Amino acid sequence: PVQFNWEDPLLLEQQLTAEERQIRDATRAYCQKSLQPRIISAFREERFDRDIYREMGQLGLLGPTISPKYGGAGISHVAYGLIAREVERVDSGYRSAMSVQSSLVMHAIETYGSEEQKQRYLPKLARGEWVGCFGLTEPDHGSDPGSMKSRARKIEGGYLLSGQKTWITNSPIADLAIVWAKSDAHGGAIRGFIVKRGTKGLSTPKIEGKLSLRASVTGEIVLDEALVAEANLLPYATGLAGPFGCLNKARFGIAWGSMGAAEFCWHAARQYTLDRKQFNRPLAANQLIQLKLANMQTEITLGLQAALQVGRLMDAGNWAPEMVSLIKRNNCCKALEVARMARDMHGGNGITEDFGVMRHLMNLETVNTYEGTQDIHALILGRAQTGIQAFF
Ligand code: TGC
Ligand code: FAD
Repeated sequence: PVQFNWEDPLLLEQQLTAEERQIRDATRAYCQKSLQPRIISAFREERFDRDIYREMGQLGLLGPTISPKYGGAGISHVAYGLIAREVERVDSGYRSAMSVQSSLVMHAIETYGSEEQKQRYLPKLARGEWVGCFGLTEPDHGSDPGSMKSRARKIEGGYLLSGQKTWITNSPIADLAIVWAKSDAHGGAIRGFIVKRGTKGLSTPKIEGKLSLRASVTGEIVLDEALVAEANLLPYATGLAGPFGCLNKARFGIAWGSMGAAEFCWHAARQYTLDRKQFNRPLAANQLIQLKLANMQTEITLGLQAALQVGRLMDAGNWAPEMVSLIKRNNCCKALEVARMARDMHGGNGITEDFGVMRHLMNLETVNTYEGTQDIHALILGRAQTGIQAFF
């Protein structure tokens, strides 16, 4: 037998390729050197530093799975997952910034866009010169985006978009938005539109006062007969399958990212309970503490192993969206439990910004909700095994 490695119990490391390990190491070095020192003040002041986009762009972290022909890095889904894990080890808000740009905006343009749209937008987004956002959710239609009210009305040369999107990551700072709306010219089908900053009738007010994901900017997209040229319609997406195709990729990244946040909390709890003494011995000497550490280690190990398997299946083209629902749902809810436990194990110190565990805990409340709540993914999995639709 080999020596058991408590940090990597099932030897995930050995299952990665040399290229994947190299990408992971470079991302980790950037995140620990350049993102970790910024996060406390960014979270406290509810501020996102736009330079992060250019830095990530230089490292190839934006649209990493996108073809090099359009400025992407063309790497595997597993490597993308490893990037999400390292970024979210620092903060879910930074991972959100990375995944919206990569999976929701660049993937939408690469998969559903015309050649001209790809050449025009993808390289700028890959370099982090431009910031993108993705507008699906509306004030009255979150879990049920199929009932959206946003409309596109055909006029000569383009469309007039009207409606309101809310809870949109990046919208206040975005240069372009992928907006999903029902188009009267296409029989009321949902279509995707590239809406650029500066479009008349477009505004993007910021949502203030979040107690979660404070280092990520969130806002609305308000469209009041905003004129979008015909050339900005995504030609190859019709129906909900368009936005869901992007969500599959982003949800996969979240399954990895949430494990990065959980690992931070687990390692912090282990170190804290080794260092802190009560009743004349380390907290870690108590059975109750060791049980909690064992539970954290087990859930994270299984979650990472499952995410790796889905990544390998995606790379082989041998996957189904329900697989992504399974790992997104389970990893987010397990990460939330780990963060909550880690906060508890830090005692009073756990509520301060210095230790980071409470920040992760608060962030993970959002991560468990966006991109399909825990319950919605349960219903997707329930439908897949019973054949019965239980949403309504
Ligand atoms: P349903 O009848 O199930 O499907 C309608 C059409 O969509 C297709 N489809 C999919 N295609 C690809 N991938 C998937 N995962 C798909 N799921 C469904 C389906 O085949 C069908 O196609 P067609 O051609 O037959 O029309 O639709 P439904 O309305 O019953 O859906 C129900 C439900 C609950 C599954 C769905 O609406 C859902 O997943 N709701 C959750 C909403 C959500 O995830 N919103 C995310 C907003 S974006 C966001 O949160 C970004 S946060 C970013 C960050 O900061 O990181
Ligand atoms: P609701 O749909 O109202 O759900 C409320 C509760 O009811 C949940 O517990 C849910 O599970 C439950 N529920 C709903 N339907 C059912 C049912 N049929 N059966 C049982 N229970 C049910 N959206 C975007 O489009 N783009 C973004 O960039 C984006 N970024 C976000 C960033 C942040 C910080 C947040 C908080 C959200 C973001 N979202 C974004 C929106 C996010 O996707 C939605 O919040 C999410 O889909 C849930 O929708 P909702 O908030 O309207 O909740």
